[in-house]
Amino acid sequence: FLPGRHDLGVVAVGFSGGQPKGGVEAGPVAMIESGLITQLEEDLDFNVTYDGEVHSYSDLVPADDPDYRGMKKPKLVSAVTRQVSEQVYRHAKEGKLVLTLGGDHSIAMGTISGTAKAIRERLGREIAVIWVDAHADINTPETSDSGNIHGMPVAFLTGLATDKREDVFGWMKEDHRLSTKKLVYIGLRDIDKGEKKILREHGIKAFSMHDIDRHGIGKVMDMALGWIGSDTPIHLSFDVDAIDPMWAPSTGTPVRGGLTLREGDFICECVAETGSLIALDLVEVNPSLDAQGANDTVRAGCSIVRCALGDTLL
Ligand code: NNH
Ligand code: MN
Ligand code: MN
Ligand code: MN
Repeated sequence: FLPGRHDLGVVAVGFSGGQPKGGVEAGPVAMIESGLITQLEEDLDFNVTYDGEVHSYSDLVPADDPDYRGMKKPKLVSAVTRQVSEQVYRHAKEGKLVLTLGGDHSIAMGTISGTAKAIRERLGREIAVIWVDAHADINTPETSDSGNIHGMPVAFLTGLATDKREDVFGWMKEDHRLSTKKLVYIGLRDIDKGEKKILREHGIKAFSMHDIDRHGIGKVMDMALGWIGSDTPIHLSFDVDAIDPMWAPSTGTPVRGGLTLREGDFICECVAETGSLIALDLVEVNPSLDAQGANDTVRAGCSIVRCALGDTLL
């Protein structure tokens, strides 16, 4: 189902409004300046469509944006993710693989809703999502302690959270959504209490760091891909904080005890091997945090992208 799999659409999202720390909007520039897009064109032979712009969506900043249901910057995050959704949708609808560079993880509300809708229309299929992260990002506005929307995208994408207000994610309709049965987590190690309850009650498939220690990453990937089933379009959403801070310290909420650099790359290689990847997000690279480790973090991010796009497969 991937006739144009050498066509790659790139969207660079310089957005930080889903969480409080500045600097994550500079993640895309850092990765692009280190040569990522050129490598994808020249070494991996992708036919890249990229508008050459790191979008900052400054025209979308609302005049006022009070907290709503405990969410911080609800109107801004809603407007930006809605725009991202359309950008990603346009690439995916044309049969391109879509790479989105973030930005904080709230932007996945845009990327995944965009591919879910495009793949439904183009192939009549439901997508599966592999969410690689230290965190589950499945808080509803009501279960969130922080009010930061980057901790909520999965709740809105699966319809566990909804809102009638068009300007606060009410634009997200059924065809943008993802089934909880088609979602798999890898790398979890910092889950909030309310999130744990949601994961249990909905029987959501999740492989924590504990599972990786117990079975090894090879077995975990077999189980994760087995759950999804072969021949299912896969959207991989990779939060760089899944990688241990030893290799990726420059991120808003580092959590020790994470994936090794090699385990992160391995996850991506396994997804690349399926031939079913339709979209990839690489998010939460914040070069201004732990400036000493910024280079390592950017390199880890770029490596993840290249591995997912098949660079290291023979
Ligand atoms: N679970 C916390 C929250 O909802 C932290 C989320 N932070 C992340 N997620 N970096 O990937 O605020
Ligand atoms: Mn995340
Ligand atoms: Mn995270
Ligand atoms: Mn926590």
